Amino acid sequence: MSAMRADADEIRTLFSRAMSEMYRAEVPQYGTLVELVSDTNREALRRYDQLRASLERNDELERLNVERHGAIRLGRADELFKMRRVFAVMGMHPVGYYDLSVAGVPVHATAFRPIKDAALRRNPFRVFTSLLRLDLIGDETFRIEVERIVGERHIFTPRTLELVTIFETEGQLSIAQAEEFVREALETFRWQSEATVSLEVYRKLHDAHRLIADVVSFKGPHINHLTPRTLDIDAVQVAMPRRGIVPKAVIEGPPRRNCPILLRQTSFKALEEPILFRQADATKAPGTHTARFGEIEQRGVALTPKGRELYDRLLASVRQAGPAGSPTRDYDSELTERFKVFPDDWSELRSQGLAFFRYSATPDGIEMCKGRTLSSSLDDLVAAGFLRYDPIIYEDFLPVSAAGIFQSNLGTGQQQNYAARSNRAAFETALGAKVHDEMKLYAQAERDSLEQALVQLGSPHLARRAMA
Ligand code: OOG
Ligand code: NI
Repeated sequence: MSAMRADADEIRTLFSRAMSEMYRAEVPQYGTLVELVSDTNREALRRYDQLRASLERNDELERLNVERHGAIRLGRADELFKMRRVFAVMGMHPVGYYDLSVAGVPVHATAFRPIKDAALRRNPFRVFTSLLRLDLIGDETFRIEVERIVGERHIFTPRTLELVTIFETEGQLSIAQAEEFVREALETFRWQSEATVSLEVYRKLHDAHRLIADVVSFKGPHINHLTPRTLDIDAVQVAMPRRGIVPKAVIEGPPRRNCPILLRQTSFKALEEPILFRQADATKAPGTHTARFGEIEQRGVALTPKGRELYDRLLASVRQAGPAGSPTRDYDSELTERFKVFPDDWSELRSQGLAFFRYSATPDGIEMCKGRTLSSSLDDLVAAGFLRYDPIIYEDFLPVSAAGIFQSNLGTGQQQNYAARSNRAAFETALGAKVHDEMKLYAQAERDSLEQALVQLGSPHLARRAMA
């Protein structure tokens, strides 16, 4: 039996590959982007020795080629509940709570992703999953209509849910069941070229918010983008037009730095795609819908709460001067200027407690410390070259950037203001679980690495002290 068992990491890899193939076939520009990213990554690895060495030490080179994130938008609480169970089969768990209503987008969200180091190394596939907040629709008659429409759909195939139940009761799937699960689950994320509503209803939904139309008019939550990870986003941004892709005006997130932090992202505009609408007289009316786009990202070190607070403050100070992408200001140079106070040196980032690091014992350290009782401090061990530290990669998302990505795809005319009422409790009730706290996960990864490294240096007592 156990030999036939499919592990969650394997199922996730099968699934993300199937998703990528489906999206490549449906959105050819995605394929072009993936090729551009892989060319750019090869060049970056050739040029930056330190970067390559650090990725190698962290076992990140392997995952780079398969690394993707996607995004979906759900319409009902029970869809989110079931989605959590579906992702659990693939070893993906909800991390973080993102409230996008503050940015005029009527959704809140979490990211489903692996949480253990070993699973992240295998394949860190993540899906940013939003839930439409119907409670933010002010007009009651309209809200009731929207609820009725979205209340009629079934986004999962019956077999998907059966396999989820088997997984939950038996704790595993066989290889054959896993393959079937991947095929069945993929159906939920597929593009639908037929709407479930009439053109008239679609327009009404669209007028309320394009996102409401995107969720409510269709049978399922089509994946709306799939994002490869680049090692040099500026190079990709410049090269995109040469391959016939037009990126949005500015890169979201922090500026370019020697020591990349968090996450930088850019996207190309959503495509206008032909849709058939279901008319009341049973005929089909042709129209279009705009939802799917392309995005790339560059990931840097995860910041501690202290580092994150500094990041948020600096970014807010840049954005207060006006929206990104406004032609009257040089957003990029202002961003770079403001971020000059954010240390751009690994040693400073570590000593000031701004970022999370993964520690390892160096061969020198292991040799020198053999049979001795260490009394040195952590900093001494680092200074002596006995302990090495590498950045822990940020595995999550940024709400301000996410809002920027949402907005760049909503067109300029649509800027809504919702009363910013964050509702994490309602989200977790719908989800049927609490979301993991990403800061705790990074802190744990750092502590575990340190403990292991100190044990390797033959100093479990120091390990215990460091953990205290
Ligand atoms: C999700 C946008 C968020 C990101 O990378 O920040 C996102 C959406 O448009 O549904 O994917
Ligand atoms: Ni994205």
